[in-house]
Amino acid sequence: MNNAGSEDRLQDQQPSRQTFLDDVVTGLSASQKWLSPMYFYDEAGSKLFDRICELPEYYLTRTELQIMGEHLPEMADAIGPRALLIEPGSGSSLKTRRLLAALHDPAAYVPVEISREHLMNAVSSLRSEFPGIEILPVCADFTSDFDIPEPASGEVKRRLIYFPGSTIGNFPIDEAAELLATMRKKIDAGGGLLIGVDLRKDAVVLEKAYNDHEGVTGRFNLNLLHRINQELGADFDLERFRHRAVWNDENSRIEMHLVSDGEQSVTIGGQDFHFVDDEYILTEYSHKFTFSGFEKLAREGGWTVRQVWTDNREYFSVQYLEP
Ligand code: AVJ
Repeated sequence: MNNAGSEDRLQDQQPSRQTFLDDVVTGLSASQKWLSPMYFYDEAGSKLFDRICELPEYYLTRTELQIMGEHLPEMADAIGPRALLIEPGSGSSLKTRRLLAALHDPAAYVPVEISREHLMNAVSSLRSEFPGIEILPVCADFTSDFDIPEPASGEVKRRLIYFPGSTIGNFPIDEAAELLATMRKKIDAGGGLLIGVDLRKDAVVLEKAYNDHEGVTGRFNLNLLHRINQELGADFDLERFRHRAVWNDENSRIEMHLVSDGEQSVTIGGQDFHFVDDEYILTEYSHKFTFSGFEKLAREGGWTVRQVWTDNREYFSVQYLEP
C-alpha cells in the first residue's frame, strides 16, 4: 500500500469560509479590533512569509537554521530512534528537512498546515527528497482538535512535536500555556517537544526585523485584508490602511497593526465596520522571551526544559522539552 505522491492520505480539516467569516466579524466587532495571525497564511501569504525568512533584517530563520546546523546530532540523540515527528504550522518545512535528515530512523513525518495548497506542495517535494520516510499530511488549524495519523508500517517509539520559528510567540501568554498543555496531552512519557523560542533583545533590532526596508512584511500584513476582500467579498481599501510594527516593552512583544488612514467604513458579510482616523486592527503578537520567562511558561504547560541551544549573540534558541 505504498502510494507515495498521491493525495489520498491527506487528512483535510481546513477551516471553512464560514469559520473565517465568523472569526473576522468577531475580531472586528471588538473594541480593540483584531484579526487572527493564522489567517495570514493563504497561498500568497505563505509565499510572502517565505520571503520574509530571507530578509536581511529578519534574523530569526537564519539564526535558528544556524543553531540547528551546529547542534543537529545532539538534538537527534536527545530525541532518539523511531520518533513520529509532528509539526504544527509546517509551512514549507524548510528547517524540518535538516531535522529529518539527522533523526535516527524516524517513524514518519506529520506536517500540520492550514494552507492546503502550500502543504501539498511541500509534501510532494518532501516525498521525493525523503522517499524512505512516510509523510502523513494534515490540513488544519493546529490549535483545533485534529487526529494524529498512524504510519502504515513500523514501530513508533515516541511522539516528537517540532514547533520551530517561535510560532509560540504569536499567542497571548495564557493561550501559549494552554497550547503547550494541549501538546503535552498528545505526547506520552517518552515523547518530547523541540521548540524554537525567540529571545528578548535590543528594540532597534526587533523593530527592524518587522519593518524591513523592502516592505515585504507590510505586504504580508496587508495581504490579510486583500484575502478578506477576495474570499469574503469585503471592500477594504488597501490604499487606506498602512502596516506598522512596534515593540511593546512592558509585554515583551512586537505588535503588528494595520492603521486606518482617515475615517472610513468597510462592509463584510452585510455588516459595516467603522474606523476612526488612526484606529488600528491588531494583527499579530510576536512575544520575545527570556530563558527564565520561557521556562516558567513551559512549566505552566506541563513541560520541563531539558536542553537549550543558542547562538553566540543569544538572539534565538532551540529548546528540548520533556513532560
Ligand atoms: C512565523 C510567527 C514566527 O512572529 O516573527 C514574520 C511571523 N510576522 N514577520 C514572527 C511574522 C511578521 C513570525 N512567526
